[in-house]
Amino acid sequence: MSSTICLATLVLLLVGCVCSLDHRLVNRKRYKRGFNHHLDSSKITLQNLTCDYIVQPLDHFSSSTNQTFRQRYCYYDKYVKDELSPIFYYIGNESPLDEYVNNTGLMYELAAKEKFSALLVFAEHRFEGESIPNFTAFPEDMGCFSYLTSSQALADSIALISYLNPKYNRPIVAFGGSYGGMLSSWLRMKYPGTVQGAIASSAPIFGLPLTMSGNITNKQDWQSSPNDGTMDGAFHIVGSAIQTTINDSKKKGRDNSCYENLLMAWPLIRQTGRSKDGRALLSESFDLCEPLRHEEDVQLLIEWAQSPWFDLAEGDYPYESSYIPFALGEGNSKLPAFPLQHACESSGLANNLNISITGDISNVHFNIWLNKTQSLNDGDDDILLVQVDWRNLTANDRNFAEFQKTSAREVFSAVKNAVAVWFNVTKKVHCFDVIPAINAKNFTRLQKNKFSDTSRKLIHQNENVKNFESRIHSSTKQEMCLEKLQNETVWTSLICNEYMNLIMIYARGVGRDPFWPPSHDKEIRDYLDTLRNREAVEESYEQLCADPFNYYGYPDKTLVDPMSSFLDSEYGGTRIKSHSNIIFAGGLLDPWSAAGVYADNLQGELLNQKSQIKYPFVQNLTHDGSMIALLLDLGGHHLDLMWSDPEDPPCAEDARIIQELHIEKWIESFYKEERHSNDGH
Ligand SMILES: *[C@@H]1O[C@H](CO)[C@@H](O)[C@H](O)[C@H]1NC(C)=O
Ligand SMILES: *[C@@H]1O[C@H](CO)[C@@H](O)[C@H](O)[C@H]1NC(C)=O
Ligand SMILES: *[C@@H]1O[C@H](CO)[C@@H](O)[C@H](O)[C@H]1NC(C)=O
Ligand SMILES: *[C@@H]1O[C@H](CO)[C@@H](O)[C@H](O)[C@H]1NC(C)=O
Ligand SMILES: *[C@@H]1O[C@H](CO)[C@@H](O)[C@H](O)[C@H]1NC(C)=O
Ligand SMILES: *[C@@H]1O[C@H](CO)[C@@H](O)[C@H](O)[C@H]1NC(C)=O
Ligand SMILES: *[C@@H]1O[C@H](CO)[C@@H](O)[C@H](O)[C@H]1NC(C)=O
Ligand SMILES: *[C@@H]1O[C@H](CO)[C@@H](O)[C@H](O)[C@H]1NC(C)=O
Ligand SMILES: *[C@@H]1O[C@H](CO)[C@@H](O)[C@H](O)[C@H]1NC(C)=O
Ligand SMILES: *[C@@H]1O[C@H](CO)[C@@H](O)[C@H](O)[C@H]1NC(C)=O
Ligand SMILES: *[C@@H]1O[C@H](CO)[C@@H](O)[C@H](O)[C@H]1NC(C)=O
Ligand SMILES: CC(=O)N[C@H]1CO[C@H](CO)[C@@H](O)[C@@H]1O
Repeated sequence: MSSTICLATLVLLLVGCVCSLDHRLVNRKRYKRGFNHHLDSSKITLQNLTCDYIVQPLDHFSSSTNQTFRQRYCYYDKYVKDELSPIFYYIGNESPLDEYVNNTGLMYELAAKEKFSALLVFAEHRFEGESIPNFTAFPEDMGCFSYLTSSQALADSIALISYLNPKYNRPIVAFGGSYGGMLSSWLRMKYPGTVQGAIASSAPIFGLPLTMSGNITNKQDWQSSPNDGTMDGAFHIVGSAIQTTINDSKKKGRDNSCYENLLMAWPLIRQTGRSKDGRALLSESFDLCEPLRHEEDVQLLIEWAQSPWFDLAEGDYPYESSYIPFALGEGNSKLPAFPLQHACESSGLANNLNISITGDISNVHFNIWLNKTQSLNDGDDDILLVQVDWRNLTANDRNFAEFQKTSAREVFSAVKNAVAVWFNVTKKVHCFDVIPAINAKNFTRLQKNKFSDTSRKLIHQNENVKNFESRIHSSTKQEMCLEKLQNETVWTSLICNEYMNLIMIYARGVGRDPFWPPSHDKEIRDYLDTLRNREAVEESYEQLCADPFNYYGYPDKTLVDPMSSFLDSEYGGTRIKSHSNIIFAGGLLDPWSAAGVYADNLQGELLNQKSQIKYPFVQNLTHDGSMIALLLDLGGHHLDLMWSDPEDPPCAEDARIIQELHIEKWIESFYKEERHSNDGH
């Protein structure tokens, strides 16, 4: 039974509970639903905040270095009532802080409420934006990023909070999304006396190798939570998001064949690409700038056309948004509302394309047919196109030629139109340039190792190492470190210094998602197998963290397990039930939710009865209900943190109401204790 995976992973969470109670607390009269008309979201940006710097030691934990850096933080105090008002603290993640100042609308909307009247503080992550050390001052033998770790980042926050709240008489609520959500939850766990509670949105803290069960996939599918501890969990979620229809009334009577059509497209593309004519057909159908010349190029086309689905799922917000494109370097171009479903529907990929699939999809053993109707059975070889067995592909040449003449163009154009939603988000692309990806093998795996940013930049890394060699003597340390940081943001260093590898993105195409070919050999069943057959893990790791110039601070790379278990011990893995006052929120459209925190053994009522999912919306993680998980059925990446919007699905509005209730409790109990301890003196 598949829930054994979750039991193994989550057994210590101790949650026998069905957590539908909180929603009864939701008093819709008291907590007005809908977006807050008093705030014009477009008006609060960095220029409305006051920024300052605090000098931080590069190393909080020893005197191994005396280097310091200036950390930027910005605050907004228009709502503050007095010097005891709470502080809502955004712990920065892997972008300059403007990104979070602009987008974390939830904080402003809550802070503005009379009962909170909070001071808003946004901190910048060390080595981001304006919080970059002066590398010139570093001793020659010190790596640029040796002190770029999550533990140091948390200590920065504690130093800053202690500076802002020297008497510890103001309650602090930490907020964060994505890696920032991991940090905000860890901040509360590590420093509960300094931070009274945390909102940790889309925080995949259960994604670390030893925290997850590490099975490659799960044949039984989700039974108790979207986090089943598998290495293909993230792409499984992409697939289930593709199958999610947003507007039932609009879709009534129509099929959503997007998932099946996508799955079928890859073997058909691969087979088509075997001939020169086929490659010409592909090049034309996909509007490629440079035609595919070799059969090997075809796999790169496949990788390229598979890569946006993850990003579309992550950015599957109910309104037009540039949040994910911006984070991935596409500037301020906006994706349409629910871009994933839009990609399927507007492209025709959700339609019946006259191709069908039969067989054992979960074992990647299936046949693809042309114009198959109910009346034809699997023996009718005159319509069989290809047979897929794991990575092997066998075609019926005659039928395939027919397919190329008839349906192929429609199928390939549909895939092209779908991925154009992402690749042509600027609306200014004349043709698609798949060729850069040709220099960048393992494009997808590297990209998926990141929350955001730099995928495009990372793929040049191998070349950079070469370029570097020629430049090492001509560039200063400052230049080199800055450039590397610009290319990679802090995320790569975190992965490399701390092995912050989130392994639910490591497997793909192994039977539970619409991708092909499989990322792993059929015999490989779990993470340990993957380590034994090291290539898969090590290649990407070694490539990503190649360090010929001593940038990083990571320990012995010859360790048996290149991913190490340090973070698991540092933050406790799934063993978090002794903590309190944390709200984990995850969206079921967001692939990162595959490593989110959920209660185990879930049953019970759904808050939103129309929901297409079978998990409770509110889940107690501890008996006392002080640590909960919220599962947003129609949530993209930390949707709850965004400015509220008239298009928000009910889950987002309800999540914010529950967050508000909990924050109120945390703050009240802080003041009560304060008064109590003051009375005692
Ligand atoms: C992994 O899957 C196998 C079945 O394929 C199952 O027996 C085993 O319990 C799973 N491992 C974990 C840790 O859940
Ligand atoms: C933010 O700053 C702009 C420009 O100074 C100003 O027009 C706007 O009113 C400010 N918004 C808020 C909410 O303070
Ligand atoms: C740090 O500064 C102290 C006092 O100036 C000095 O004794 C020590 O050697 C310095 N440590 C390092 C690692 O530079
Ligand atoms: C934040 O918003 C301002 C004003 O709209 C814009 O100029 C800036 O580029 C935005 N920054 C980020 C990081 O989104
Ligand atoms: C950076 O460090 C170098 C060497 O210590 C120093 O000369 C320079 O003034 C520093 N730059 C800044 C901006 O502090
Ligand atoms: C859903 O469909 C209905 C009926 O066609 C329409 O009125 C509504 O605006 C649609 N909502 C969305 C979010 O597309
Ligand atoms: C399949 O269907 C298409 C359109 O429905 C048609 O043009 C084509 O001839 C058919 N191919 C075969 C092999 O039946
Ligand atoms: C795929 O083909 C190779 C070489 O022909 C063969 O060794 C292997 O067993 C096949 N794999 C499957 C899953 O059929
Ligand atoms: C990108 O979008 C623009 C505007 O819709 C369109 O004119 C152009 O053809 C598209 N490019 C590609 C390669 O599809
Ligand atoms: C950063 O990226 C640019 C462009 O891809 C490349 O030329 C440069 O060498 C890279 N620098 C480093 C330090 O990786
Ligand atoms: C969840 O926690 C709340 C608050 O303590 C509690 O009232 C409720 O009974 C808990 N739910 C379950 C099913 O244990
Ligand atoms: C840079 C590069 O191409 N690295 C590896 C990517 O993955 C393939 C196979 O998975 C390897 O052959 C490459 O060496």
